[in-house]
Amino acid sequence: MLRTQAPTNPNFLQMARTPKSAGARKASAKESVEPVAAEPVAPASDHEEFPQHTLKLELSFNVYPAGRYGHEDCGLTVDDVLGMYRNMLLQRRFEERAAQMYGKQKIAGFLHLYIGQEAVSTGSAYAIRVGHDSVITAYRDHGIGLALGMSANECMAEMFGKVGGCSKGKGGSMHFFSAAKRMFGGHGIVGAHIPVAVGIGFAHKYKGDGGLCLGFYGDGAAGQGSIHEAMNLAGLYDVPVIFVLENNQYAMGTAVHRAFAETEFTRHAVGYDMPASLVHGMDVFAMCKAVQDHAKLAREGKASLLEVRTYRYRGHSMSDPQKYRTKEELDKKKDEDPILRLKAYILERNMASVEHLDAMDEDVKDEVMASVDFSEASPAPALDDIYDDIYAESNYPYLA
Ligand SMILES: Cc1ncc(C[n+]2csc(CCOP(=O)(O)OP(=O)(O)O)c2C)c(N)n1
Ligand SMILES: [Mg+2]
Repeated sequence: MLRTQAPTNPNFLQMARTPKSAGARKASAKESVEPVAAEPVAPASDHEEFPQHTLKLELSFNVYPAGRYGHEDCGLTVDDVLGMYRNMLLQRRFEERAAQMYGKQKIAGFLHLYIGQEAVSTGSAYAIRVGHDSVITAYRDHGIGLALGMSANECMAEMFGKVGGCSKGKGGSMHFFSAAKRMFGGHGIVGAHIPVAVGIGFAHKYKGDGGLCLGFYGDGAAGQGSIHEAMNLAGLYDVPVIFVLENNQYAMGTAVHRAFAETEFTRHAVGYDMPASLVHGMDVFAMCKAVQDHAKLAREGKASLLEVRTYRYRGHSMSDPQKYRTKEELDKKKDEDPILRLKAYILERNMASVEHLDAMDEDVKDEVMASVDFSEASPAPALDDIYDDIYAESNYPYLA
């Protein structure tokens, strides 16, 4: 039976195992066509590479706890820190307003809010080269779009289904997209976009442009076959991709421990020859540092996994009675709020005054309100444009 040992040193990044190089793989493929010897020669030991009793693997993962890292560890300036704060506030205020607009039926279809998870998106955006590196995520995509610098106008108008939206109003809440930010969506089928993340990462490698792809997915997606197939290819082909598993502890109403035999998701990486780290997702600097470190691995041609422990404050979508969790659990998590944490960090270090941060909040609220006005004023897509930007060609026989 295969046994594993508990991590001995939580700060040790790599899993302590012999890496299998691409060269070694090629050699073994070549060996397989060697002719069979007429007289088989007995090896020195029948069990030289095959243990008779127990095969022990020692696994170690790096951890990025809350409060360990500050902005200087991430190479960030005071302006960056204030920018991060504004960026997280924008996501929060944007979604609060979106929820209100949903109630007014200005937004139709599904609406999945990211509130509570803002440190994950902002920390990641400040760790990569936005516009050069690529990003892809699932349907809970507003925070990541805004973190990458997509405008409140194009994001709100998309949810209103208007032509001023980032997908010209034809995608809606779940399908944010931006070529300029290399944000590849916004995907509704759980786990389906992660093979695309590996494809995008492979394209960076193929072109040799030094870019990488961040592929975000939820804990609920972590058991999807497509994700494991994609991870295997990424490990095999050394694709510059970071699998970012946002473990917000629920998939709709199902808690992780009710759905997974193995709830330590870092261990998923072991089967695919990848390093993995565990990150406290309510601390923007922990998140930023983790993505920076893993981006280095990616640029050296190593795929890797981040399990990010985070939490969503709102329901799965707008119609969720949330009977699967207690108010106490929710309140406890709100004590770890990523925006309040960063606010305390800024004030403790006199990076800005309370008045300055309050004014910033007002400014953000104005920006969001202006995006609502922009969306109201933007026209709906014309019926004649229904197939535009959907198909690569315009003459498919089945198009009306
Ligand atoms: C293949 C597939 N199965 C089921 C669904 C229905 N579904 C939508 S969201 C969701 C839960 C996913 O949870 P998770 O991956 O943890 O993401 P979170 O909502 O927590 O961000 C499910 C099962 C779907 N969209 N696609
Ligand atoms: Mg989840």
